[in-house]
Amino acid sequence: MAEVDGATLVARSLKKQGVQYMFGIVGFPVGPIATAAQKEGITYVGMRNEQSASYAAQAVGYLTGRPGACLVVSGPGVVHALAGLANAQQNGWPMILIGGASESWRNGMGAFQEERQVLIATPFCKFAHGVEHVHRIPFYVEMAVRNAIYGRPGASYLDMPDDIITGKVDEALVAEPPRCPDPPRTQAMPEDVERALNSLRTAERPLVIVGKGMAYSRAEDEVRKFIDRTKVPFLASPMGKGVMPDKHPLSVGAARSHALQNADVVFLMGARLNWIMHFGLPPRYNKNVRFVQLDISAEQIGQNAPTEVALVGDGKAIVSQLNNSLEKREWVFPKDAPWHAAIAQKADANAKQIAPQIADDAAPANYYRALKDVAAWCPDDAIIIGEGASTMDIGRTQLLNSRPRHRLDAGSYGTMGIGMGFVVAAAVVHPDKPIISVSGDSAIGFSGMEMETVCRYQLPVKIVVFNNGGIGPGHETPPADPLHTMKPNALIYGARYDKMMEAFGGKGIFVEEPKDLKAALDEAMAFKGPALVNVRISQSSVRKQQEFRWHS
Ligand SMILES: Cc1ncc(C[n+]2csc(CCOP(=O)(O)OP(=O)(O)O)c2C)c(N)n1
Ligand SMILES: [Mg+2]
Repeated sequence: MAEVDGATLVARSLKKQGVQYMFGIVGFPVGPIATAAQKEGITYVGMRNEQSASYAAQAVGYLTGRPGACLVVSGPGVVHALAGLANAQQNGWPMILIGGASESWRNGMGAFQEERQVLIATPFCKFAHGVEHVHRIPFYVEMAVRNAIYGRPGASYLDMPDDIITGKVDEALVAEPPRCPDPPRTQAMPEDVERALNSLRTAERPLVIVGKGMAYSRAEDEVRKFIDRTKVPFLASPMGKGVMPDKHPLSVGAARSHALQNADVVFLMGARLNWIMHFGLPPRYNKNVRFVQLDISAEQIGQNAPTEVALVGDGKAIVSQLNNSLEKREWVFPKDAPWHAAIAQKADANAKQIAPQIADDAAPANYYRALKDVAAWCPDDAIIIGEGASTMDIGRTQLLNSRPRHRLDAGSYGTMGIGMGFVVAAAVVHPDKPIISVSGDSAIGFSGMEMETVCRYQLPVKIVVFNNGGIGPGHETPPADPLHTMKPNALIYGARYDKMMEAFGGKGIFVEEPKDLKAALDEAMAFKGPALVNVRISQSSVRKQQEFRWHS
C-alpha cells in the first residue's frame, strides 16, 4: 500500500488546482508544506512578515487570475496574515491562506500557539474551514480555490492541524477532484444590454467609470473598443488605470472632480460606489445623476445610489455584448458636445495650476517635481506600485499607465504596507517587466524588512521613497524633548532607507536635490539587483488644491 502524507497532499492539490506561487514563513507546523510545495514545482518565497506574504499571495491572484497561496504558522502567524485576508476581501482579489494549527487532539488545552483560527479568519473570507481528515485535503483545496475565484473573487482559509499535515493515508483512499476550471463568463440579459445603451444615449454628459473589476476580468480589448466606438469620456479608478490608456484623449483623469460632479449618466464598469468614488452622492455628484452598473456581484447593485440598469456578470463578456449591440446602432456621443469642451477646459486649468510645481527645481523637491523625473523614467511596461498618502495620491495622477493590471496600490482598504509584498509578487509573476514601487517614508516602514527578501531572491525591483519625515510632513529638525513634543505623525526626516537596502546587498541612493534625481534613477535602473532611491521631499509640498479632499 502506497502512503501519502498531508503536506504532500496539500502541495499536490494546490499545484493541480493551478496555484503556482506560495509566500510564507515556516515554523510549527507548516515547514513540511513548504518543502512539499517546492518538490511539486510551486515557487515558494520565504518572507519576513506574514502580512507581506499575504499581500503577495493576493497580488498574484489579481495578476494571474489564479490565487496565490500564503503559508503561515499557527496563532500569531495566522493573526498577522489576517491583514492580507481583509485587504484581499475588500479588493476582490483571490488568495488562499493556509494556516498551521496545533494538534487537533490538544484542542482547548492551551497548546503551543493555539488559536481559534477558523473563527477569526471567517469574517475576512468567502470560505474558511478546518481540515479534519488527511484524505479530504484535495477536496478542501479545490473548494478553497473555487470559492476564491468564482463569483466576486476573494480569500479562502484552510486550517491545517499538525496531525493532518504529518498524518498519512493510503493513496487509494484519496479522491482528487479535477482542476477547477477558470470561472465561466456570464452574460447579461439582452434587453438589459439594450436598456443600458438607451440610458447612455439619453445623456448629455455621460461618463464611464472603469474599475479594477474590468482589469481582473481581462476586458481591456472590449472596453477599449467600447470607448473608441461610443466616444464617451471615461474615468479610471486607481487600479482600473491602464485598462484604457491614461493618455487616451477621452480620459477625464485631469478633470476628475469636474467630470464626477457634472455627469448626468454614469456607467460603472467593474467599479464600486465606495469611498474612492465618493459613494455616488452629492456634492461630489450631480443630485440627478443616473447610474448604469456592470458588476460581477449582484449584491453590489444599487449600493449607496439607485441603479437604473443593472448588468450582472462578467465584465469582458458583457462589454462584448454591448459592443455587438452597438454594431446595430448609429449612435455616437457627439464630438462637438459641450461636455467634451468643458472637460478639456477644466483639465487645462488644472494642468496650469500644477505646472509651476512641476517646473520648480528648488531643493528639497516638491512631489510634482520629483514625480516628473520618476514618470519620465518609468518604462511603458513597468508595473507601478504606489503607497502613501500624498505620495500615492499625487503619484497616481502623475505616473501614467498604458497597460491593464500594471498598477497596484493601497486599494479599496487603503492599506499601508502592501508595497513590498506586491513588489515581490509582481517580480515573480513578471520577471520580464520592470517593477517600480513609489512609497512614502511612512508606508515603506510597514514592510521595510522585505528589502532582505528582494535581495535574497535577487529580484531586480526598483523602489523610490518620498521622504518628508512623516505621515505627511513631520519636523524639519528634530524637536528637543521628543518624547513630549514630537508631532504624532513625525518620522526621522531624511532617514536613510537607502542604507537599509545597501545593508542587504542592494543599491541605495540618497537624493537631496531635484537636479540629482534623474541620474540617481538611471543608476538604480542600470543596477542589476534591487535598488532604492530615497528622495528628500520638501516639508511644504502639498497636493494641488482640491475642491474636495480625497481622504475624508
Ligand atoms: C495599515 C495602515 N495603518 C495606518 C494607516 C494610516 N495612514 C494613511 S496614509 C499613511 C502614511 C502616509 O505617509 P507616507 O507614506 O510617508 O506618505 P506621505 O503622505 O507623507 O507622502 C498612514 C500611516 C493606513 N492607511 N494603513
Ligand atoms: Mg511621508
